[in-house]
Amino acid sequence: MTSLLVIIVLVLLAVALWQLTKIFDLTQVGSSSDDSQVASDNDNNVQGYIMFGFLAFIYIFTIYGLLKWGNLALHTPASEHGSLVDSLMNITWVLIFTVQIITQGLLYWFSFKYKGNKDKKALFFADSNKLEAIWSIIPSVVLAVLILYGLYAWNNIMFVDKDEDVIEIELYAQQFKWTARYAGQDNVLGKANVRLIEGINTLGVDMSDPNAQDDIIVSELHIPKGKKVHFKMRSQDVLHSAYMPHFRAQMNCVPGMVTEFAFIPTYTTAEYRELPFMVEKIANINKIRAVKSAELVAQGGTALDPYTFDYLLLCNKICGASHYNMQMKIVVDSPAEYKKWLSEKTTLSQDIKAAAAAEKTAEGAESTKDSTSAVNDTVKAVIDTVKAVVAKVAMK
Ligand SMILES: [Cu+2]
Repeated sequence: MTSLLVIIVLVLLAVALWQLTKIFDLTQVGSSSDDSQVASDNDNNVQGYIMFGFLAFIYIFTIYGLLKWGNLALHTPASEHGSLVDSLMNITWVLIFTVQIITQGLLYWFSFKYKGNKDKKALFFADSNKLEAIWSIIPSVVLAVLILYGLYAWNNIMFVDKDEDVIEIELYAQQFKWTARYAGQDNVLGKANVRLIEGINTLGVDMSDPNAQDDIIVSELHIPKGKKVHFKMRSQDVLHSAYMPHFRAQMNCVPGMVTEFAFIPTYTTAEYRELPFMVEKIANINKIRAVKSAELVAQGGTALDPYTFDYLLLCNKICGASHYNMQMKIVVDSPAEYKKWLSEKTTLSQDIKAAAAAEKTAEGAESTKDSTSAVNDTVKAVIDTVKAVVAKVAMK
């Protein structure tokens, strides 16, 4: 509401300024020697130089931006296909930058060179087939090469051999959290449907499906280094997007359908933390945190925890109010650590049985409590009656 009011005030201010300049112009009529509405050579010259100034601003800001914020871009990829995505991205960047620098320069140079001049007459130029051919064919060829390379990369990344030994994991998206389901011993995910969501079975896994019996549900994703992980994504409510930037992986999670993505992690979390660029990044973040912590402590607050790097699964579709916080930690383990971690997890069917047993015990305790209190009440009544009788006898 406040922002709407601010916008209205700004619009009204702009209208008032515009009206004021109009009134000012009207007061100047007749007082100036040159009040013609047609641009003079001097006007054209000034405009030409201002355009050059703007061109310089574009170039300088581009270079400044690259130097200042270039290091914030994603660094070393942590998956096998990551370098393919990066090279596709880099080629596209180089092309875009080269074309942008040349065409912008030409655009402003032409505008300056052929600016309005009373002594010059515009040349009538209908068309040139040669020029048309040049500026149609060159971009078409460049774009075709880019698209073909992109398709080659996409097919390479998305191809999962049916016979390949992969780890099957389901990523389940809902507002506003991620849950992962491991396929268990049989490496086949049990069927699931949102209609089957009940109690602790929050993913709607079909417990009558034999493949679902050994499925494991976790809220922290562990994957082993060097092994292909095949993710199957589902969404409970709206469109989400599973985004794992360090692995150069992203796939939409669409309600009512299963989407997929597979990759091979190449660095364990511990190894990635030790990469020189990451060591420097962590040190930088902690330097900023230390300053902030000192400020907080001075104000009577608590200091911030030091930062350590973790891979993340983020949501990359604006899916609601807490979208920004929809994330899950990913840990890349060595194969042995991964095996150990997974072996310590209980299956969903075990969890459901344990929950049912716990509920039964709680019910039992509740009924025992009820009968105990009934007994207590009776005993109390008997004691009261005895006391009354004793009192009466004593009075006699
Ligand atoms: Cu989301």
